[in-house]
Amino acid sequence: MILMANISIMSDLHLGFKRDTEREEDALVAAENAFRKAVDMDSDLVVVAGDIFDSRLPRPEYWSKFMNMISSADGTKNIEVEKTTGRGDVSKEVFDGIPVVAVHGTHERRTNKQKNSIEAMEKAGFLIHLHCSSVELKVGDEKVGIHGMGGVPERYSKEILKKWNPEPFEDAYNIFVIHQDLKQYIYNPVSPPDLGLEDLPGGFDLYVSGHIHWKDKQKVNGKPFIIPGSLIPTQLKKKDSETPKGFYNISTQKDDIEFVEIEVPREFVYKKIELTDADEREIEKKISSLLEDIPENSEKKPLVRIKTTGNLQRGLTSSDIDLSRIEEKYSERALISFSENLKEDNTEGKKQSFEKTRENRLSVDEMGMNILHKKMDELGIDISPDEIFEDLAEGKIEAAMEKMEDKETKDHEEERNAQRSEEAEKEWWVK
Ligand SMILES: [Mn+2]
Repeated sequence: MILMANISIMSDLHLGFKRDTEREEDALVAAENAFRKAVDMDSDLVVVAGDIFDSRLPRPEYWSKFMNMISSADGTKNIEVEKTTGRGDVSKEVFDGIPVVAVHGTHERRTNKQKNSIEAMEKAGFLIHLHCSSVELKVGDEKVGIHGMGGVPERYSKEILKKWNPEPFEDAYNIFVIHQDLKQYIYNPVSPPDLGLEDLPGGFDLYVSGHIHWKDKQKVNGKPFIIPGSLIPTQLKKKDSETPKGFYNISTQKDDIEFVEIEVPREFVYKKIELTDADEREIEKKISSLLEDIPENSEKKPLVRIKTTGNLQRGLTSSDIDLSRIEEKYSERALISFSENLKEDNTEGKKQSFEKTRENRLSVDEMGMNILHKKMDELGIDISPDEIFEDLAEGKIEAAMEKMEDKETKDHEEERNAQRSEEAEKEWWVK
């Protein structure tokens, strides 16, 4: 009989997400459901592709619950370490309960020589933390290699991966695990991803990435590539309501990759409402009627995300509509949140402001000033337009630019400091 390893692969548990709110237990409940299911399926091993915790300094409540979750599970006794590369020995206690191999995610990542929570758990003997390192485990008669790189700043991901240059173990089933943006999935213009699927090294039997919160499965280098996705919805996008939450379960000897759905801690519903010349009463009426279609559950109120399209009644602006009052009013029924600001009737608004300008017979200077105010507002430049306008009106373009740059310098100082510590981090990673 061929013994094969049964491995559950999950990601992005985000324990501590929405702490101090009604949703704070959701991440824990989802993680417990997932681990229980993985144990029930006789998993020899659980691999976590990052973001076990939602923050860099998770509260002890979440540490203790997670450590209890994995160490009290009824795990396999049929597993031992064969060898490691790029790291030290593995403590024996890791194999009490269900063995867990994890990389740290972006939410756990810390700077310089600080220890992150996943490394700390490894020190305490609760799991195996991989970062630019590999472990080969013997599961029964089967050898399983796991090669992991924790979340690193996006702009260094390709370089760090290249330096690490992992090699699959011979005669083993090799799993490659990262926690990064991949340009095929996420494009963030502020910090564009460095890495694409084409950059992943060849020779592995299975590729895994955390970080991306919706599940997916495709091929890389002719082998399966999986994204388990988060166990709870975090950004409340439409996609979150359409893709099931859970983890992948694989058997090494078969080409068998199954997505295992977990029981969700609460329902998540994404709804659109179409507004035509609406006022607050109209919006409330629509919300009350859409709630009628959602099953009631007083213990675990559903999460309802509402996207509004269309426009408001003439003369009304989004600040005239008190959405938080509506959220509050129905708070016993559902946890409502709105996905975007209400749209004003733009043509009407513009016409009105044009008329006002004509009526008031504003001077050219005043009109210019108004435009500048608006532009600076749109750009989020928090500086008095009056000073800038004076310079511009007198043709002192350089002086105006200097003032704006000065302001920008202060705004971005903090961001730059953060970047500097990322550079220091990089030196440490790219040993
Ligand atoms: Mn995440």
